[in-house]
Amino acid sequence: MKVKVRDGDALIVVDMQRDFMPGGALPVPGADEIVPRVNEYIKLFEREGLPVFFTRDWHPPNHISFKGHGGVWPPHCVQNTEGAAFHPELYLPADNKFIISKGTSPDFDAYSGFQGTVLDELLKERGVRRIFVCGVATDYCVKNTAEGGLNLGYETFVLTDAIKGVDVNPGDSERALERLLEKGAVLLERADLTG
Ligand code: VGL
Ligand code: ZN
Repeated sequence: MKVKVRDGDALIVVDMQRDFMPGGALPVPGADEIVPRVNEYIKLFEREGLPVFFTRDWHPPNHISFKGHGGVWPPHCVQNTEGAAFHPELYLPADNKFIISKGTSPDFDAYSGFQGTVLDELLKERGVRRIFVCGVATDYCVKNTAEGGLNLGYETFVLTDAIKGVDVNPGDSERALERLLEKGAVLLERADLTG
């Protein structure tokens, strides 16, 4: 399938943070391998003058999702720590980029970039109708962000060569993509997309 990006499109880069990379607090296997491809997408959108939204997990130290505070995850992406920083090679455009922090309150978790954030408002203000989603983790924040977009009426594309999953249970990522397909998402890879 060929898709040409155009006005009204936005790229959403989900949680490309150190703690989700191999060696981090909550590593997603192979997450660092997608950085070059994610950067290609970012540069394509930048070249076309289209906005790029970067979500980040941005938790307080006593976050509800952490073991010992009621959750299942090791502490990760604690606000203002090294682990919460973006991957050092992630390309951040100088202009037309937005950073969306989520899971910022102790007692509220958010797997979707739309949950408890102004992402929807920012997209609507810019006339965005189609979103292209990449990043980590396929079976958590990518899935929920894409699903959130579909629920809000965005035409939603998932960039399958620029996502990686955790697969706590084998097959979780595959099932996440099946679910997104059922809900109307379109799966694309680099060769499908032109400027
Ligand atoms: C995520 C688990 C916990 C994610 C965030 O970014 O997919 N997963 N917090
Ligand atoms: Zn988290």
